[in-house]
Amino acid sequence: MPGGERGVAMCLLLGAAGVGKTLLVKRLQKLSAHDGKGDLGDPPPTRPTVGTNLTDIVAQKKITIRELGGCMSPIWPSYYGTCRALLFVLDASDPTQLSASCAHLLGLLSSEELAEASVLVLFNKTDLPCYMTVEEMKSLMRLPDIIACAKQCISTAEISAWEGTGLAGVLRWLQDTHRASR
Ligand SMILES: Nc1nc2c(ncn2[C@@H]2O[C@H](COP(=O)(O)OP(=O)(O)O)[C@@H](O)[C@H]2O)c(=O)[nH]1
Ligand SMILES: [Mg+2]
Repeated sequence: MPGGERGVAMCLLLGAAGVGKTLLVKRLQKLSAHDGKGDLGDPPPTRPTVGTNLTDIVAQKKITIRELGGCMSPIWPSYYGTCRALLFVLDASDPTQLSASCAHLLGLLSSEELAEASVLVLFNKTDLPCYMTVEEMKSLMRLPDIIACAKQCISTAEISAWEGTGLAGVLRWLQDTHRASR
């Protein structure tokens, strides 16, 4: 069943193909194994995700992160019901994807089943040069207005899954969110 094991915290990981979801989850898993400290080493290779990719991390308690590949979008809503935490990833080096990602995010936020979820919007690939800053992208997609109007509690963070920047903060957010939801 889409809900997975009972008693295990479920987190959904969504965003357009290629934004870095699989690398992020691999890095989070490694980081959680080292209790948030230590060297992450070289970034591991990733392949395009077909279907869904389940990764368990232990951040005080077991949290299962479910990445959903883009080709599964028709059945994404069947996973919403069990989701208390949602990681939504954007590519901070590619502003051309912004409007599509924004529409996707708005769709998720308007879903009744996700009304109770906590949401973390991640701007990934901040190690790459870009002609626009993250602040400019946020304002272009009117993220402050989206956050003010949403039912959900939404936070944002700038990260690099490649270099490891900001990932300890993501791990902390996952811990805090799952502590608060039980
Ligand atoms: N420079 C850079 N590349 C990244 C970063 N995160 C992911 N990538 C690369 O982006 C590509 C797609 O990553 P992947 O995790 O498969 O994306 P997904 O489709 O969202 O799961 C891979 O070549 C990754 O190595 C990042 O923070 N910085
Ligand atoms: Mg993937």
